Amino acid sequence: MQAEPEGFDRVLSSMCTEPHPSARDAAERFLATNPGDPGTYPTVADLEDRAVELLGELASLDDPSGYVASGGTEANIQAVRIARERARARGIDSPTVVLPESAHFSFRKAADLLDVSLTVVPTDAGHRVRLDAVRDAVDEETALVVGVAGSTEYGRVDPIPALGAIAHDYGALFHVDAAWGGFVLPFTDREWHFGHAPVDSMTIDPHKMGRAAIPAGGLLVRDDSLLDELAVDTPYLETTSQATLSGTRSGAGVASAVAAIETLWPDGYAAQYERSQENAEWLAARLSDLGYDVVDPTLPLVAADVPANTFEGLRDEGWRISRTASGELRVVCMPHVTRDKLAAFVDDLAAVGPRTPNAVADDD
Ligand code: 0PR
Repeated sequence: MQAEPEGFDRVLSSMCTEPHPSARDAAERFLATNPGDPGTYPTVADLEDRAVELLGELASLDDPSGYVASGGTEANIQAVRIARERARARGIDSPTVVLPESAHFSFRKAADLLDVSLTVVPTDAGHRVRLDAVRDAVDEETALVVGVAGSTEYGRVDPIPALGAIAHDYGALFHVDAAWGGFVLPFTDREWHFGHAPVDSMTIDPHKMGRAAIPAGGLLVRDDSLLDELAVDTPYLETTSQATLSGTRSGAGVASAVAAIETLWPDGYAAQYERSQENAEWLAARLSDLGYDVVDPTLPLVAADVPANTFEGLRDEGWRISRTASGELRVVCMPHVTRDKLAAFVDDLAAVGPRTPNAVADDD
């Protein structure tokens, strides 16, 4: 095979990044292990326990249970599955999931697979879920309320404690999707953390800001018994049950998650967050100087209203960029996105599209 993977040089759209060297090394060493069979591969199974413990520390959740999933999609699907099972046990025949319109499309897959219906709630001008709309949407059939902590399109954080309170008022579970945000939130200035908020389950992915190798998603649950909702018997394995969605799984993801977190938590991640956030704020200011409407980066993700022809011009220059559902340019300031790269990007933007500000040319 002659193919070489793309480098990260001009990638501004990805929520994944170059794995940390320690993660790369661990992934390679554990490539042929399977944490899905702990009786045969006990070392990687122990590493998975360690990964869950470390993810709990990051999320300020005491003594969580969970596992290293294939990614945020699997973790979100499993959270919905847990809630559906709990709802059924309460006699709810047609369980619903109340979630913000900013939630990732993986919840649509979950709804499809699990035969639950989604009640999608609008966000406010700040791209955070509207609490009044959540209150209106929840009812006796609600199995789960979802909050997003670091949304895919705008990097925004929903009012987590208030959402948890609404969910619990109705006897529903509360899930936080911090797939991308989970590794930056500990360093931001917030009056809450997950240890204070009534979070039942959480998605937090080492293969995004955590700098582990793909595949390494994270599912955490506050209470061990929630995982029992997922467990199926495994008669011919040495262990008696399995809670994961995948059977055979990559030990590479598990080992690299532990290696990256042990290397970078907390100081390395703190420094990485500071750099990424400063870069995001710098980029937002430059885009604003050029006359574009910018969605302020509360986490290291910048969205700006850039005309379609400018966007295409930048892609022609080789920049790998993406758009929000409403068409804004979206730049994710991952660790590989350095200030020099952003400066080169801004130079290209100034050259490609200075004459077509904002919505005027949107329909071009
Ligand atoms: N939850 C949130 C908040 C996410 O942003 C994502 C993925 C998921 C869940 C699902 O995670 P997995 O993709 O690990 O299953 N967000 C990015 C997206 O869909 C993922 C991504 C990553 C996209 C790398 C592009 C890329 O190059 O946009």
